[in-house]
Parts: sequence; structure tokens; C-alpha cells
Amino acid sequence: MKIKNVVSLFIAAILVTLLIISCGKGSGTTNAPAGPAGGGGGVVSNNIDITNMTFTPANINVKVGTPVTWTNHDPFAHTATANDGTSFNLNLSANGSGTFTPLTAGTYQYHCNIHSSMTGTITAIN
Ligand SMILES: [Cu+2]
Repeated sequence: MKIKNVVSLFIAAILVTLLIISCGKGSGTTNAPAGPAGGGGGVVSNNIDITNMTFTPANINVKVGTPVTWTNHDPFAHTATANDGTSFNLNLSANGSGTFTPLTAGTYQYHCNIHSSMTGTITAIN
């Protein structure tokens, strides 16, 4: 009888320990996504200038729902084309402009279809 009690106490102790460990793991994974969302290293802006075949700033952070406007100061055409092929594809004529509004949080990498060296990133944050 006494041994049985000790064994069941031991099993109960193991179960409690496992419960504590699994709780710890749970909160760890919940915290993980918060890190990358805050980062990104972009400038908080919703205006991108194109001068001398360069997107400036190349990396920006915006709030979801905020329109992003590209203004082309070069005397020739560019595009702002999302690498995912669907989010946006703006034709920016000489001294023209275009706008894209991110409605979903995430990272939008883009490039110019005419000049492959021109690239940029928009990070949309909730
Ligand atoms: Cu271009």
C-alpha cells in the first residue's frame, strides 16, 4: 500500500513537471513571431523617390492600409513591380508617379522591370 502511494505520487510529480515544461514551450513560440515583425531595418515612410535609377529609401516600413507612393524623378520610365507577381505592377513614366496600398501585413519585395539592378522592399506592419 505504502509503495503504491509513493509510485502514484512520483507519477503525479512527473505529470506536473511535463505540464510546466509544455507551458514554457508554448509561451516561447508565441513570443518568437513578435521579434521579426518589429525589425526590418526600414525607414518609416510612405514616399519613395526614384532618382538616378535608385529607389530611395530602398527599404521602408508602413502601417497596413497606408498608401505608398513612388515618384519618378528620372527623365525616363521605370516600373515598381512586386516580386510575387501579383501585389502590384506600376508603370512610372518620366516624372510620373504611382501608388500601392498594402492591405496585408508582410514583406513586399519589388523591382523595376526595365532595370534589374533597381530593387526595394516594403514592410507592412499592423
Ligand atoms: Cu527602371
